[in-house]
Amino acid sequence: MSHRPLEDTIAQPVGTTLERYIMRTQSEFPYATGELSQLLRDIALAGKIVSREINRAGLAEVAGAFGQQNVQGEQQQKLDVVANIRFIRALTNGGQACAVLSEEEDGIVHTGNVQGKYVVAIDPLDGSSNIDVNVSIGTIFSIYRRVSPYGAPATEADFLQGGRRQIAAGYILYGSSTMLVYTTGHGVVGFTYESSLGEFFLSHPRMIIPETGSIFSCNEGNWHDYPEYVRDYLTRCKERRCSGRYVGSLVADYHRNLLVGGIYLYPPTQKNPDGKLRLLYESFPLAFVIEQAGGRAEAGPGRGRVMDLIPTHFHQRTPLFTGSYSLVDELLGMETT
Ligand code: AHM
Ligand code: MG
Repeated sequence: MSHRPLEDTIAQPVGTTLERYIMRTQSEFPYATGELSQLLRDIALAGKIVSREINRAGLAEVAGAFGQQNVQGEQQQKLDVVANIRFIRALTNGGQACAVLSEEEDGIVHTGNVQGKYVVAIDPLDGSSNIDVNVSIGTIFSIYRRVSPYGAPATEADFLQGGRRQIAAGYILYGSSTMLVYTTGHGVVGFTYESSLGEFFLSHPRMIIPETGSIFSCNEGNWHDYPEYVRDYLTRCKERRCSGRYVGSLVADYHRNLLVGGIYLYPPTQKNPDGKLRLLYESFPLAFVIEQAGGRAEAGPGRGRVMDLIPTHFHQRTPLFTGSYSLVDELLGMETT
């Protein structure tokens, strides 16, 4: 059995923690007062706790249906509820967020931090149908500076500012490892969680999506409900012998394409003319990240760039076509009849 020489082990740098990275780059943050740094720390903390809960889901009897429905009328899973509580609690205790909008809550959750300058829109646990089958799931978040006066409760307008007003956004992927990926508008950075040390370490200092790729990710079960331009586009992908990759967890499908190049599609369908994904806490944050990584996020022909959309209500949906720039470009160039 071969042993690594002790000097080698000692010589290995442990890497840059999220904490140190945030401190080092704080001046790049919009407003740079430290509050946004604290918010990211709070999100990372809740992410660690949720990661732990997910890892023992099969043992702790937290997987499975909770027996209630969320505001979208969907079955809530226990872990959805757990994650929702963890993120709201971390953001409440951190003090910087005056309010949270969650996929799991109908209206605004006021944290009581009326002096907090930020609001957070979050999908605490996306891809919940994958929890029980041990497939990757994720958290998606978006941060805005509030527009309502400090000292007063947050208002609807704080959350309905539009994609371009996001000051930070990102996701946590609970996969073969847990990763935190975020942007503050200065590129995209990724951290991998080292559970034995309880720390996120910088693993992807500058994430850039390849300009093109050979993966398409969509639910082909909806084929007959897709608009013709989407079917034509997918046919082209197949003619080029692209690979279809789709697990039905947005963060996992998106993250794969971000790393290796590809396109994620959730088109309008006959049943859901606005697609399935939610604008505020799914499409906006992922659009911000992909654009910062050199990719593209569009809502489809005639609907425009996702980042340009201005929402009118909290749980609004939008079609989403996102990924490598040239693939999204090609899709938008398809004939729409
Ligand atoms: P959820 O927010 O209820 O978990 O649903 C969102 C999920 C995404 O993660 C995924 O991309 C999509 O729904 C899959 O939907 P479908 O089963 O229609 O392909
Ligand atoms: Mg979701």
